[in-house]
Amino acid sequence: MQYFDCDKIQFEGTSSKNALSFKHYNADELVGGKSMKDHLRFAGAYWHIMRNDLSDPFGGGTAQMPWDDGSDSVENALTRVDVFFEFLDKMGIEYYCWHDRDIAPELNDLSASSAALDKVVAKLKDKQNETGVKLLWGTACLFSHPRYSQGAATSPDANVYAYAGAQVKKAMEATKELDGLGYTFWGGREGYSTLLNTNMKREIDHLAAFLHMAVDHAKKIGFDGPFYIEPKPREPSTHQYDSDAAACLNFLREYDLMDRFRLNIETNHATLAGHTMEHELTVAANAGMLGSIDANRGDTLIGWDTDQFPTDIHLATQVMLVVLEMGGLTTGGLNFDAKRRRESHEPIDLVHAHIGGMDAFARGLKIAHAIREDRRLLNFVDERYSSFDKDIGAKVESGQCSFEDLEAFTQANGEPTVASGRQEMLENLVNEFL
Ligand code: XLS
Ligand code: NI
Ligand code: NI
Repeated sequence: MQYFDCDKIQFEGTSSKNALSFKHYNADELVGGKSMKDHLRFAGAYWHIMRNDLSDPFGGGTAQMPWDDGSDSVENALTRVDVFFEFLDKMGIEYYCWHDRDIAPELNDLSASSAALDKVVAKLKDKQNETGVKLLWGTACLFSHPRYSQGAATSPDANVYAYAGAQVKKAMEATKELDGLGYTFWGGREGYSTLLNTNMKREIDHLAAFLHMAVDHAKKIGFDGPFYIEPKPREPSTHQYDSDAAACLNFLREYDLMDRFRLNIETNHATLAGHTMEHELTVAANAGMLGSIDANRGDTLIGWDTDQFPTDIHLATQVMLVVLEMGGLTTGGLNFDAKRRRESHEPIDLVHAHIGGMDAFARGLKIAHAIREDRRLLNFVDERYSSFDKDIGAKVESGQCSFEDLEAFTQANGEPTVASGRQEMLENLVNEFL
């Protein structure tokens, strides 16, 4: 079957004028001794590629999906699997991610939904074996169904909480069955609309209890990949409990969940939180907690999660600088949690969109690697803190210093001469490589 009107996308280099080719992403090319595909670990998002009809709050879907009969049947879900794997193969993408309800329909009751999931998972497993594609992470959709309108693991209703737990149990088992490398929790509706009706303390306690049950269940079924928490500050809730990387880390520490969890950082969520992507990545990486990345971008003129494809080379460079600094992604990857614009409704637009994201990250990787090899930027930062390498600075870092020591030092040394931060020079330096 041929659902996408193109051959497998090839690397043709920068002289090519063929829009359906990679200009920079050359899967097996080595950058610093490691292939581009191993650095970047691209993943396709099932929800955007197969299930996003491109509707928005003002109008219905525009996406052409000639393979989809629009029904909730298992047959339709099974057909989508073929389409999805054709897409991954044509793109040369070797990982993917799903929500349970993306891959299989939600039916009348939990058992019927779970049985449908089993059928689709069996087909996904065959496809994975046939192609070598791997599941980067699975997750449960705990935000679309009306029962979750007031939250899932933070719902005020224990019946809803129980349903959510049952759903996550099954989604974890499906992830395990597909040898998933990780399992993600995005808060969805875990937050509140108004504090007038909310007991925040009880809700957050319940969320922690839920995640501990997930940890216990992983042990029972032998799933030992990391759990990821994906921060997002708002939308759909007014305030979401996992609002940014720092809030997630605080929550995980407070409830003793640091061992089993890592963070999955998404670009558009970072900007909605009022941070840059490199800030969020750095906060996570500094705690040894950066697990995976949802690669997309927002729009400076629109205040919501537009989930656009990451085509900004500067942004991709900043992401890859953090990833290279921490020694690379291990279990995680770069998941394109991104959708086409509503106007790009043809199937081939999915191909163009992913080419753009992959090429931008290939460039980001090469540029970040070159900046690190050049060392001027890294040396500048090392030098900027070098007074902490010796004398009083080293004493501070060793934890042996007192205020009396600082006072004596200052009395002996007088007014410090502060060095320039050279922000503009460093911005120029980065631009040299773009
Ligand atoms: C939505 C989130 C979602 C997660 C998976 O904004 O990014 O797509 O990645 O539930
Ligand atoms: Ni995401
Ligand atoms: Ni998002």
